[in-house]
This record gives sequence, C-alpha cells and structure tokens, in this order.
Amino acid sequence: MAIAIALAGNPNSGKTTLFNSLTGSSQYVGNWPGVTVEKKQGTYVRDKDVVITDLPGIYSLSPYSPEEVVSREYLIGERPDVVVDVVDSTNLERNLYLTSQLLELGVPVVVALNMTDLVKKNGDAIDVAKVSEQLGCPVVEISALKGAGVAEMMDAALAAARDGKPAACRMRFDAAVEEAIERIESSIADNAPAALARWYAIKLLEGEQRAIDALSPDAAALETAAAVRASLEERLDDDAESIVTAERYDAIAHLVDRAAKKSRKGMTATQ
Ligand code: GDP
Ligand code: K
Ligand code: MG
Repeated sequence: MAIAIALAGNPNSGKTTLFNSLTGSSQYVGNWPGVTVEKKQGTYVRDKDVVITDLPGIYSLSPYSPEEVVSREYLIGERPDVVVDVVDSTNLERNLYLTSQLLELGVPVVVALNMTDLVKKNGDAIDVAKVSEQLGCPVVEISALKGAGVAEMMDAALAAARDGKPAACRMRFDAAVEEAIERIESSIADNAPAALARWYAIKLLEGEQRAIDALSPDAAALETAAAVRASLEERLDDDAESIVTAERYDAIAHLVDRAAKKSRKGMTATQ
C-alpha cells in the first residue's frame, strides 16, 4: 500500500528544499486542477511506495487565496496519511499559526522544525519535547538545506502514517471561546466526522461560508451557530473571525514563551 505524505507550511519555510532532498529526480510537476498553482509530486528516494506532495506555501487555511484553497481541499478531501508541517524555526510564532489549523484536520501531523542550523547559529534553542507535548504530535528538528535530521523526521512521519492517529493538540482557547466551540460541536455531532468536528465547529463559529457549504449542517445546527456567534461577538466586542485569530496567537505565544529560548546579547542565560 502506498503512503501519501503532504508537505505543508508557510512560503519560504523550506518545503521545496525538503521535497527535492526527499524525492531526488523522481518528480512530477504540473498544475492543480483549475488553477495556475504548481503541483509537485514525487516518490521517496528510499521507498518508491511513499508518494510526497509539495503543497503551495500558505499562512493560513482560510479560503482567501488559490494556494490556501488548493492546500485545504487537498488536506480535507484527499486526506493524506500524514502531513509534514515544515516550520521556519527562526519565525516560530508566525509559522505555528498555520500549524494550529493543520492540527484540527483530524489527520496525523509531524512538525518538522526546519532551519535549525540558523536557530543554533543565532544562539537560540527550542525545547522540542515541550513543543511536541503542547502540539500533541511528533516534532523533529531538521535542516533541509544541510540534510540534518531529515531521515529521522521521515521515520517519524512514516510511523505516524502507519499508526493513523490524528494529532491530539492541547492548545486551548479562552473558556468563553471553548464553550462556544463545544456548543456548536455538539450541534453538528451527527453531521461532521468526529476527527473534523472541532475544525467545522470553529468554521461555523467564524461563519465561514465555504466550510458551511462543504458540511451542509441541518437548520438547527446553523441556528445554534448563529446564536452562539452573536452572543460571543457581543460579549467580546469583536467579530468571530478576529476572536479566533487572536485566540490562536495567544495560545501560540504561550507555547513559544515556554518552549523557545532566545539568546540575549550581553546576558548569560540563567536557565
Ligand atoms: P518553500 O517556499 O517553502 O518551498 O521554501 P524553499 O525550499 O524554496 O526555501 C526557501 C529558502 O530557504 C531557500 O533559499 C532555501 O535554500 C532556504 N532554506 C531551506 N531550508 C533551509 C535550512 O534548513 N537552513 C537554511 N539556512 N536555509 C534553508
Ligand atoms: K520559495
Ligand atoms: Mg516551494
């Protein structure tokens, strides 16, 4: 049985560098159907039964650009056996914004902390175990450019693919927002696949039409979502989409605060 691996991540996080080193010369390059977004697939140099897709670079899974739509439809529709989330570790907070969304898709995820050669050069350090614990998925440090850690990362990705367990993210939002998500989640329990329940609940909370169309929940669930959204927006005095965005950044800031150690010029790290 072939194993499908998708490489996802922000633009310039090193996806194509990693893709090239994983696939060597066995590559197919075309376009995604209907759009002029490049589609790259290849097979793993160590195992021809492993098919790797280099997804277009994106900052978010919102449906505002063709790149976002292509990545999202592929991840939700095709359901690869594992997503390797390629993260630029020198820009952890910004990159983890996409990670927080990938973890909601109900597929196994392995986070590849890339550019660790630069992190080390800057005198910074990342506590990989802490990041892994918070994200609820395997996390491996790599340098796609230098090849460091790439084989270990692939072993972790293949193990996660065979295991098939989706990530168990421990990143949680403020109580009021979690309560809103839970209420919508129970209203779509019969509609949404369990693995995607949180993803769809958040999309309904945001009132995102593309996801609502894809799920087509019953009228009662739509009513619940609208009421929950209105009450949360009133309570927090902001629109739901901005509320969710802020919650993601808060949760990430909290995580990075505990897991990343920045070097301070002229100061000795105390712990
Ligand atoms: P993509 O947009 O995600 O496909 O990113 P690319 O693979 O095109 O890489 C963007 C830039 O980062 C290129 O100049 C790469 O050479 C560089 N790069 C990729 N991985 C690493 C790495 O691990 N370390 C360093 N120092 N540079 C890297
Ligand atoms: K690029
Ligand atoms: Mg690329």
